[in-house]
Amino acid sequence: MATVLSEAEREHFRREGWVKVSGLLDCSVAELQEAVDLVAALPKGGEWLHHFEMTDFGPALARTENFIACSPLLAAVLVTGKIRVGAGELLGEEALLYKEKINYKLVGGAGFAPHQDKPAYPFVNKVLSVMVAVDAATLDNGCLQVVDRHHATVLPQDDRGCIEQGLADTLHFHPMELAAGETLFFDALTPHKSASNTSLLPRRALYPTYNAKSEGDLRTAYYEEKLKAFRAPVDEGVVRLSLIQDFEGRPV
Ligand SMILES: O=C(O)CCC(=O)C(=O)O
Repeated sequence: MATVLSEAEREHFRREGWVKVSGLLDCSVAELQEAVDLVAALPKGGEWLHHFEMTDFGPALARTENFIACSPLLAAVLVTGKIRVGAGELLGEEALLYKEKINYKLVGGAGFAPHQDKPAYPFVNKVLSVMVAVDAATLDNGCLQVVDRHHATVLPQDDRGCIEQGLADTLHFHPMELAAGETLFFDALTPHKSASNTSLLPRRALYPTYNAKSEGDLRTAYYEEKLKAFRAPVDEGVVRLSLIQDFEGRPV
């Protein structure tokens, strides 16, 4: 049967906890960037969620989530396109979109503390994290940094839901540079982190998350749960982007 991932790519994912793949984008990089610009320009207050951070250059958009209803092109890329098919090949059954976000990491945008994604994903067990590079991701602009062969268990966490600092300091994180348009599939248990964007250009990335169809269509339930959690008060100085507090940005 025809597959979008090769056996070598699937084996790399199983062994290392991640795999980088090109050729899965169902549009050009320019079209992807234009679609992301349109989402960023949506006004505040719709069903999509914009999140802002303060940078040394002023307030900046940090993340938008829940936007596929507003972007036919991004819906095609994330829902009907090859990326979801590839996610299904790694999950071992058809994949459904569980949630989607754009991390903009504009100039001066903050990084993320060492964490695993799974603790931030309620209702699901067979779940997969994905990054699609909208701009090239480099060490300078705060690309992801991942740990190989460390995707078997949930690691001890601190009270933010991030990996305990003492343990994180012993892990070998290595940079995961990507060309614009490349896709990184990574296990929801693969430890990762990123630094701030010290370059002069944005480092935008799409992050769809997929779950196995046998666990149900949980996207609506996820966003309801998230909005409920976000109504609770947040500690001063924290920008809450996620159900864990991995984001290191400053509030506006
Ligand atoms: O975009 C990044 O630099 C890291 C994102 C991340 O780890 C997350 O959103 O959980």
